[in-house]
Amino acid sequence: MTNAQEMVHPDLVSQSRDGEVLILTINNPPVNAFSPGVPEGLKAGLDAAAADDGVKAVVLIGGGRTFVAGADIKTFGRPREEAPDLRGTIEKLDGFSKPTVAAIHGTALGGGLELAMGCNYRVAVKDAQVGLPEVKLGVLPGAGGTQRLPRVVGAQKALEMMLSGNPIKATEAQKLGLIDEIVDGDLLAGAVAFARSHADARPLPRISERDVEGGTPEVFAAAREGIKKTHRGQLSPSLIIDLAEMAATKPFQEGWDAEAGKFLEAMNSPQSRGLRHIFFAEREAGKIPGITKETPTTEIKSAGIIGAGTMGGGIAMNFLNAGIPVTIVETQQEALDRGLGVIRKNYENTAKKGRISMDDVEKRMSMLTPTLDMADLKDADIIIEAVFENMDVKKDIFKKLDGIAKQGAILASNTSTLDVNEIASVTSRPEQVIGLHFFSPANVMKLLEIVRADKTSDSVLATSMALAKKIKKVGVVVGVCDGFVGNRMVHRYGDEARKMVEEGANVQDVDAAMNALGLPMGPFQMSDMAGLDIGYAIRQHQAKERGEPKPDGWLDRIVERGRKGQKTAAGIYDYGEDRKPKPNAEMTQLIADYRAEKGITPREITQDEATKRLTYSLVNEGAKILEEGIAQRAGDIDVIYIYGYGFPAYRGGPMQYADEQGLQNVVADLKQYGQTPAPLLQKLADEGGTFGGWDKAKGQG
Ligand code: 3H9
Repeated sequence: MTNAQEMVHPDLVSQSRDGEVLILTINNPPVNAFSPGVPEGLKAGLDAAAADDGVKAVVLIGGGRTFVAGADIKTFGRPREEAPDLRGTIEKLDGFSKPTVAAIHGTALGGGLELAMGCNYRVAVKDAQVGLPEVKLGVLPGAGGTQRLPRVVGAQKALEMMLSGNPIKATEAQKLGLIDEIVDGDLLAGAVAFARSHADARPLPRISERDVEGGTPEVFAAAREGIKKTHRGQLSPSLIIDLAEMAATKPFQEGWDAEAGKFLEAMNSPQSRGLRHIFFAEREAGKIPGITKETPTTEIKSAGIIGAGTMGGGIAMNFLNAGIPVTIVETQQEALDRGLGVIRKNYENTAKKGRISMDDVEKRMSMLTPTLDMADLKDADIIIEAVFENMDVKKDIFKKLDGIAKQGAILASNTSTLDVNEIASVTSRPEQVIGLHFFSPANVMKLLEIVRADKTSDSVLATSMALAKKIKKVGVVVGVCDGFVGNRMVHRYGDEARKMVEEGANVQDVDAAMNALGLPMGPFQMSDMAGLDIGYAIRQHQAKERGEPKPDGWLDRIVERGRKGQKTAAGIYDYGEDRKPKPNAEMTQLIADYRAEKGITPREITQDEATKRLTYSLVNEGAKILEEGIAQRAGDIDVIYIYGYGFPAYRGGPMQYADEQGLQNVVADLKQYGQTPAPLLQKLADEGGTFGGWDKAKGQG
């Protein structure tokens, strides 16, 4: 900036001059959210510009790394009078008498893009991104976005952007007319030059005065049809479509007024509370007490993976996708070839869908080194063992690795249930050992449970968290126990599901209860997919350990008929080509016979009962996990369930769902259905507390 004079405003917006252009800089790190103070600062700036004849144009720009990333989500749900006046600021901009230019770098999201659309012009650097992601928070663009975006980019594109919530690049936005000019070089200098050259342009272009292109009834009907698949059960997408239709069919003011009411309706919904909870919980999960920015980390430049089966192959793909070379080890050439074949086929399928090119396929495959010799892992920065769940086998591998791996290498196990302390104990460097529990299919599922063993060093933990980010996983730190967080809870859930069937429920009805809650799969659909033999083996093993008789439940009997789930095209359900579960009359009879044999008179179980028993069995175990310190916060458990088990994000995860229901009600229901509430759950219910409140009281969350 040349000859600019600083006139710092006491608020979060500073004013400065560059000749006849007044520059308003928003300084609210880290992302310039529209917090209290920002509207006051902007309005004061506009007043100053209006009062000064020397000012011919105004530039709005963000200080630091970005333009405005949206309304301040932390202020959502507060009383109206405390909410920062984004709408009032935009109204003031829209009616302003001198040209206004938004200068965009980083991201202009949600309220940030709405603010920019309230200006007469928008300029941006090439790598900036703009979008309306409100739907991801269960709300809708509530400061004119639903009315202005269709007026700029047309009904179809606006619906696509608002319903997906995904941002677009500035270069695409320019093609759509959303950005007027791409600035090469210094953004502020470019924006000031643009403002100067448009200082005398009249009439001033105002998006609110434009018409919507392509707003036919068919476009809105198709959008309504589309969200049945993409946003089943959600409120805000349908409100967005209604409002976009108003933009196309009603005067601007009418749509603008309606939007304010619909925004509040969405913001005050449990769905939005759930999605906002997950937004913050996901970021919170990355924070581990004792681990700071100063904790040393090592850069992972190469990985070794032991086991080229489904898990090992999927894990390898994560590294290859992130450009990290992988050496993959198997014991037999045939298994190695098969594993490599599966990885190649997966990539080729992705290429067929147009998501990567064939060149990418070859590039990724070329970074993968197959070997039968574990000694080839000697230079790897991290080695992940992904063989089957057997303690002796794993210990043997770690003993060997201890002799092979270089100093400083991370030795990780992908175990889903076994004691990582015991695995670490066979090495001379337990501080380098950690659990990295990927979820199947490992190249798709976003969750990574990072299992901190007793002796795992801070540096190994911090490096693993950074690695999770690099390979695009959501890492959540958990402690050692049988099944860690996710599987330990899911075992209780499975027990409850089987019990309900024993009492009289149909397997389809139990699954349907969870489908209605928004989970893509109910407990039995999920077990069929994971393979019934796994749970069967665990039940048999546990009974043996405890000296109990051999388990002989209805599900054990199904497995003993060779029905292992989807992999044998038959499990609790039958599976045809389409892989859709179909009830099997013989299995229904098997269950009926089982009840008769045990003298159980089947009773009807309502969907409400099934939903409560299943979700609260998760919650109850979750409360125990929290109390034991296996998970750091309730929010971490929710993140695990959203990203690892398909719990719908708009329900906020099981712990947030329980908070929404009221913990006293949860406790009463658990008791009614014969379960004993965990002490922490009982305590919070007695005190009128919540899991979220408990997180906050601990200073986490
Ligand atoms: C909206 O605008 C409604 C309007 O239409 C109508 C209103 C009437 N508010 O993600 P990061 C915090 S809805 C408050 O780690 P990155 C975040 O919690 C909003 N805080 O960084 C974190 O805090 P901490 C529409 C926010 O570089 C820190 O900033 N906008 C907000 O990976 C850094 O965040 C959105 O939905 C916020 N709006 O990604 C955008 N945003 O350090 C939401 C972030 O304490 N934000 N924080 O953990 C994002 O998508 C990403 O944060 C962004 C940066 C891409 C901007």
